[in-house]
Amino acid sequence: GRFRGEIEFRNVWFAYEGEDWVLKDVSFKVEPGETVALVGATGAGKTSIINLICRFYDVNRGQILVDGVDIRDMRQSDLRRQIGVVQQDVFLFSGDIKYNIRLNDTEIDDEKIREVARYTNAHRFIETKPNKYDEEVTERGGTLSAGQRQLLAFARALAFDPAILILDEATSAVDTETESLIQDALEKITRGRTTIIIAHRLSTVQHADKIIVLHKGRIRECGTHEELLEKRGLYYKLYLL
Ligand code: DCP
Ligand code: MG
Repeated sequence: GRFRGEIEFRNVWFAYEGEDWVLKDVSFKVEPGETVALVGATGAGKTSIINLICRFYDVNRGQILVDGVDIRDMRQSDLRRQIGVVQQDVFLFSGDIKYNIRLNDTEIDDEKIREVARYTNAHRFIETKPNKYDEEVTERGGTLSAGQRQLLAFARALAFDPAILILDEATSAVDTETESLIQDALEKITRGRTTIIIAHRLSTVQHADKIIVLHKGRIRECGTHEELLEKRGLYYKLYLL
């Protein structure tokens, strides 16, 4: 069945092979349907948190629980269907747009591809391409802009209607029209889903139910935008100085 989408980190310690600790005693809980923003300086450990939830790596100490179950005891195929991921550098495959949404999943037919593309606002730019859904792209994007690649990645991540959505927000600048399409899509696709988003834009952070501020692999602060501003700590410095 569908996950409820609760995520809990319990005293997680993590280091990449042979390196120093990247995450140190990290504990937090995300309730089903909540949107949590991860913020912090470069190297703070934000992407590493995502890498662990997706099981690209496993924790060294502690536990990560989804719906109360240690993710090491879950089937990879369940995790892949219930957790949609959009990486910072959107990875495309050479092939057409359709292929880049469904990949090798034959369960996802043309109808479903269109539905999910509409839902994520990708449909609009796809319609402007000479070959529409059959437009060929390359690994480096081809004729797609950074923003369009992002919208395409949303569609790919949403194809299975995952209970959990993990987003590493793109840092690259996009044109204002695409930017507003992305913002609009973000509001839509995060609704009713547990979302963890590495946020670089203040607009995204402000909308989060909870903000986790990482500093050198530790959680330094946690709270809403207003609470953290009031504190005048690291978050305040990151966003206002
Ligand atoms: N690191 C590593 N090996 C990897 C990936 C990262 O040793 N394969 C190191 C680099 C950093 C630390 O881990 O010192 C944390 O890296 P993250 O990618 O988790 O950091 P952020 O995502 O917070 O940084 P950025 O904002 O630059 O994306
Ligand atoms: Mg990162």
